[in-house]
Amino acid sequence: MYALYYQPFACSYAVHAALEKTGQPFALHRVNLLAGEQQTEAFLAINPQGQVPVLQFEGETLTQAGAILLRLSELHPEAALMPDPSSPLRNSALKALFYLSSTLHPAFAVLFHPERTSNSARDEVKAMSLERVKVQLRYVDGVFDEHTYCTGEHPFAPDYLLLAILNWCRLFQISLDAFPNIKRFVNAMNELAEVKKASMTESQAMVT
Ligand SMILES: N[C@@H](CCC(=O)N[C@@H](CS)C(=O)NCC(=O)O)C(=O)O
Repeated sequence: MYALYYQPFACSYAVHAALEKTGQPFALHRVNLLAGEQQTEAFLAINPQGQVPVLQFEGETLTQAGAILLRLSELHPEAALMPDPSSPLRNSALKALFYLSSTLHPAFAVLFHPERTSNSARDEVKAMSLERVKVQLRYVDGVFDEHTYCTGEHPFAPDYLLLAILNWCRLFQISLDAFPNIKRFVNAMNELAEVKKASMTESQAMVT
């Protein structure tokens, strides 16, 4: 059985939704990032990076949201988490997954932790990264000129990761009104059964 270490509505939410899509059994282990649990000796033994998501299965421990999503897509091809390797959509799905992991997610990470860039100029760092995030959101909004999801009309793993990241806009008062295509994407994603299920579970975890 899979075990997912997660924090409600962190990037681990993408893996949670993907696990729901596979229909496989999994156990959730909450790591309270706000309480600093990611830095406990017990968790660092699981992931020395002190971050979620972590997925454990069959004695393996896998970290990095993109890697986990790709691995799940390989292990459960029937869940169609990625376009088939022979599909012309495969390139854009890979590009989207790596873009999100290497560009959009890190841009938000600076908003969450400006002190990791400069302890003495937090406000300046935050203001600069907010602008950087908005530039990237304009790019993403443009991608959705052509289609509903990252690669077309079918949701794949990058879409779960993008949704997880976009949920953070609210935390930083970034209105999606300026990004109508993104708004349409979020609404479409929130209708998916696996997203509804993961959201409900994580919302309940927040109030307990
Ligand atoms: N490159 C990693 C980044 C993971 C990451 O930044 N996780 C955040 C939650 S979204 C986290 O655990 N932050 C806690 C911390 O950095 O202290 C990935 O893609 O999985």
